[in-house]
Amino acid sequence: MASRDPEKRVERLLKASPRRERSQEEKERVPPGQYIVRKMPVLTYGETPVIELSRWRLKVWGLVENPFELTWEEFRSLPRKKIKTDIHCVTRWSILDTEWEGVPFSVIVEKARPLPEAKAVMEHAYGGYTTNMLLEELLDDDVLLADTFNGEPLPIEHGGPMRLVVPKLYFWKSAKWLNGLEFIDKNIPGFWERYGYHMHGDPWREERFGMG
Ligand SMILES: Nc1nc2c(c(=O)[nH]1)N[C@H]1C(S)=C(S)[C@@H](COP(=O)(O)O)O[C@H]1N2
Ligand SMILES: [Mo]
Repeated sequence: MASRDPEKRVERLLKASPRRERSQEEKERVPPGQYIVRKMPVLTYGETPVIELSRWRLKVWGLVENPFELTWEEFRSLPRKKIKTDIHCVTRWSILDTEWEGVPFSVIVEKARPLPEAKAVMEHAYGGYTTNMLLEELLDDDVLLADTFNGEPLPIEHGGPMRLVVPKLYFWKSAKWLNGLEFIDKNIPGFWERYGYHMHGDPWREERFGMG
């Protein structure tokens, strides 16, 4: 019920505004310089690629003992897992408690068997997007090749049929429409990193821009 009391209305507006005082829980969960949104925005550079499942492939190559390629059916038959996590975009929005389901990165790594020289991984996506990170970051047990978001098939604008989700880094590190994982010997910049985004991208250290 709408209140006529102006004080109360201001109070409500402040509550809805990103600049309001943060609760203790938010301070613990929301990294510096971020604000909470409820609905996940769509952030895509360029066109949204449309991929028929019959043509979809995930290619794993580079410094691995066992390079391989998966069809959609093969991908879907791998072991799966669910995670619940907060996500943080470098443009300052964060969303709490998103739910993802898919294949853990560890399953891909076990199958690929990286060579000792493999230090980094370039994520490749349909449409040409790339983003880089150290292999050791991908080994965390919450890194997922996700095809399900909040219990539904991942919508195409959010990276469907499948995207990477790396919860502990800014969300640009989570390539939508993932179609390749290239194991390499050094950490070289991907698409946004070449424009000055951070090589690492830890939201708690505000690694937004710069080499790191
Ligand atoms: N292929 C691809 N992946 C991408 C992007 C993109 O433009 N293309 N944008 C990144 C950025 S900056 C963010 S914040 C998230 C946004 O995901 P969403 O559109 O599902 O919110 O995807 C990341 N992955
Ligand atoms: Mo982003």
